[in-house]
Amino acid sequence: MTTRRRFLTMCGAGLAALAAGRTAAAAARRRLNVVYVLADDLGYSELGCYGNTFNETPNLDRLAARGMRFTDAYAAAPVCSPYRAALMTGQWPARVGINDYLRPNDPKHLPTESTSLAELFKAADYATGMIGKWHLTGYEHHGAKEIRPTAHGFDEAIVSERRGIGGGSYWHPYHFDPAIKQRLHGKEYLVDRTNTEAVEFIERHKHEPFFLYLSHYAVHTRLDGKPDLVRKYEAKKGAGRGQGAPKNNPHLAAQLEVIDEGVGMIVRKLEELGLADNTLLLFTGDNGGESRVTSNAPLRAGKSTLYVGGIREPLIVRWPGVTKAGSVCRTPTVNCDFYPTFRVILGVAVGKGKPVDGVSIVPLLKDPSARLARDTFYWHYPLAKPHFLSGRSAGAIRRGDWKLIEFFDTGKVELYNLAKDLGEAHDLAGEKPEKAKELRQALAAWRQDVGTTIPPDCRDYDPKAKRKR
Ligand SMILES: [Ca+2]
Repeated sequence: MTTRRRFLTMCGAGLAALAAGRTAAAAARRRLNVVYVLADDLGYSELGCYGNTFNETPNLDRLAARGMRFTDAYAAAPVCSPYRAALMTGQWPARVGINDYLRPNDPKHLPTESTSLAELFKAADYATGMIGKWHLTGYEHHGAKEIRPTAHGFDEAIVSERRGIGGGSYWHPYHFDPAIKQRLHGKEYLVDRTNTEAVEFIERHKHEPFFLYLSHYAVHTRLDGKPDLVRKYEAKKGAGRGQGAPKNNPHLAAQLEVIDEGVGMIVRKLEELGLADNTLLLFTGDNGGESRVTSNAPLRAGKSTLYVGGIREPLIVRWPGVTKAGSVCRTPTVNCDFYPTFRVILGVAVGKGKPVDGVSIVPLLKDPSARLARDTFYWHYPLAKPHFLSGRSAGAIRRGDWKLIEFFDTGKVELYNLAKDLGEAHDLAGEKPEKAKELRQALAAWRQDVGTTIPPDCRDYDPKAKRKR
């Protein structure tokens, strides 16, 4: 062999080895990472890309411009814990048996027997982490059995509560776990801390596929923004005043801006690590905004009610190479859908034996006008006393454009056509008794199907009675 030929052969072998190495590295990189960012009590109308002109959410607006925005994304419940139960199981909260938010001393918790969303990712060999609010257990501190996220497939549970979380605790030391040590300079702000933990989790797991569930405690009341940002929003035209402002709330805007900054931090970190193109980034909220401190207009009412303002959420998904930039999906979805969606994406078979109530929205992510074999959604929210935000004991069903709410306290129903009356201002139950009857019967049949009932003490109560927090 001539020197020249030997040289070329060696070059060829070297290039082949290099190519093989690159292919292996590329294959490892092709595993899709998933980052699920959840804001607490964030209503439908708070983001710029959902029409808000007071709050500033440039990073989320950019995410929507680069990904897909959903107009009819529902939460499976109007309050925290049942939403989270549906997210983790893919089942209606009524099937799980968690229909209301869990109290600090609650004997209930997310059952460990059921394969959780995080366990799907574990079955596919992912690193799994959750940061922030869990709210699917009572707490040892309050005398309850405490089942941590780590019992449900999360390798890490970071800044996750060990005590009851109502009332807001946005500055270190955090009352939901006073043992958490400060890590940031100056007066540590909780949303900054959870954002920092998120980018550090991504950095730590950059060499393996990962699932990160970043569950913010904000913008739950008591609202408490960083003072410089609150001042910025208070100076804006049309600003409300103080933590309790019913509209253009400067504290809510200030808190949301830091959540938005976190999304920017995550995107920048993914880009810096070369992971942006194989990471699905999703942003959403767990129930409607609190009507005392914000408006969910054009939707009616808010958190704790089964009017649309209580259960419709912003939802933005960017799945590089799949979701089309700037696309909008108008097909209704519900958060039980994420479990089967990720099971399809991961290609894992675990959890197949249990009933799953959501359906995969992969077809919608590929084509927002795709049709799903499902057109009915159900809610079950029995209460022994009204929620302190005014929500009443009720169930609801949406089928096509029709929505019916059945109030368990009075036995009355309300019927709305959401295509013509998104604000649920015109009750058609009297005009369309046949439609009302059909939907009421379908709701009752569904309750039977998922094995739930309306408890006798939730059928009839004094609506003036106030629930103790
Ligand atoms: Ca919530």
